[in-house]
Amino acid sequence: MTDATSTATTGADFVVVANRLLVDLERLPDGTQRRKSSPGGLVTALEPFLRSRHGAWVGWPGVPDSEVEPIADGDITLHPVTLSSAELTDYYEGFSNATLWPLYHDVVAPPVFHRHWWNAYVQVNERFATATAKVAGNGATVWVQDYQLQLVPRMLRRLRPDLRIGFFLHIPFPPVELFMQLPWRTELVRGLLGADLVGFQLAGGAQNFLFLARRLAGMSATKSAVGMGTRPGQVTVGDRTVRVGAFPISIDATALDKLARSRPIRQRAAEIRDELGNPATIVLGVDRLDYTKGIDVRLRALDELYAENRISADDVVMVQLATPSRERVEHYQRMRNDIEQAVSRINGEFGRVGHPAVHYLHQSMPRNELTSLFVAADVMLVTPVRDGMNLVAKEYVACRNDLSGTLVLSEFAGAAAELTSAFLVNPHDLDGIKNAIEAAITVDHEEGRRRMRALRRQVMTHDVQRWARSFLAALSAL
Ligand code: GDG
Repeated sequence: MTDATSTATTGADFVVVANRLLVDLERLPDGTQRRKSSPGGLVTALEPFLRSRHGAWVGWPGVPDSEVEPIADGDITLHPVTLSSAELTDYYEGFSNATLWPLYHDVVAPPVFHRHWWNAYVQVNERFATATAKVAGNGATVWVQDYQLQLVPRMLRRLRPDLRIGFFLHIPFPPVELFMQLPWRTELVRGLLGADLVGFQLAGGAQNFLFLARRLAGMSATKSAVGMGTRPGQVTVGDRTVRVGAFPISIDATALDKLARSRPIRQRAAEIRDELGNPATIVLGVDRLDYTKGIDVRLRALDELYAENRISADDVVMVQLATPSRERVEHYQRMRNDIEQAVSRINGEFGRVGHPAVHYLHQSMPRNELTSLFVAADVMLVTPVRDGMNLVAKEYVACRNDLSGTLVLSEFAGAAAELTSAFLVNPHDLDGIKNAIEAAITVDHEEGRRRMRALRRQVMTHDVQRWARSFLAALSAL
């Protein structure tokens, strides 16, 4: 069965529910719409399951106020959920990105609480649940993704008790004291407990959730059994058992490794080195422009290293790619100004004509160009103050098949639990970051290779396919 109508009548066996659809609609200047594929890691990981199991994907197509019919994409049916401009402001930019995002990232920015944002969040989650209930076949498996949709599991279970429901949170689940600030904390915990399996990036997040489930929802939880994927803890909700565990997400490591070895990418990497003036060391940062990513922290460290003559802009050049993100949320606008000021201060102070110290790009880059940058860079800086996982760190490692290159990684990124051979830093300790950057630049050849070999052993064997398989195996074993 490949067309949209047949899925609607028979129902899909496997449904992914995410805020975004796996293709984006784009509104053209003449008012018409065009489909643009946005193949992220999640799509790569889930596509085989979707194709082999008569799959469907429910999500928002990226353009507000657009009523779109289901779209058949090979064996997968895409079911667009309509959002109005007002809902986008209140549910997405408001509650998801100005309430939940900062709250779940250790309140590094103050979360904003508005009742009308919460009301929109409830309303939109209800719409996603209703759309999913219509699409899923009898006894189907449904996998709900991320913080924008935490109420969907419970809403969906009420509509369709026959479904097997999994939920995965891509961002950190916060410490109990922080989560308790949320006026709607009980509703959210109850929402998640509608699932059969609730997955987090790390065991710490799973433990926080188990504690809250007991405290707020009055459920009995077995805390001791939380493990990395294989030994989830559990919560008893009436006559149901909800399992809770850690499933650290990853990347399509083999595909990226292969791409990074290819001739066009290697050639482009050499060109990039050339274009940067063949410096001894290229330092790279790649992030969505987000205040959790610690771009400011690493610029400050670099600034001081230049000022103290511990490194020179003749030898060490930085490239910072900051992909535009959430540009209508106020905090992001302020942060962008601060970062751009810091870049121009460093360049004003330490650059020369034609040779800036920091090359700053506020744009989105094609995948191949980004891969070439990973191949060209000698030192990768990943310094978030809090991050669920951080795929960029794993991507850099997958691109270093010759074992060159060093990774400086924040202890507060989920990836630090696996990438223990990186130069690990506390992103709040400026001197520590400076020392780590210097050590990563000057590391002895053998020591660098030893570290990268260990990093690659982890990344190449724990890929996103393994992540999806282990989550779905745990869900189907219930
Ligand atoms: C959330 C969690 C968790 C970036 N710029 C460009 C580009 N990228 C790609 C990277 C990477 C992805 O975007 C970013 O993923 P991250 O994991 O680093 O961060 P978030 O966007 O915050 O993701 C995070 C993740 O969900 C998965 O669970 O790891 O903790 O916050 O793949 O390479 N890709 C292209 N052009 C760019 O300019 N093509």
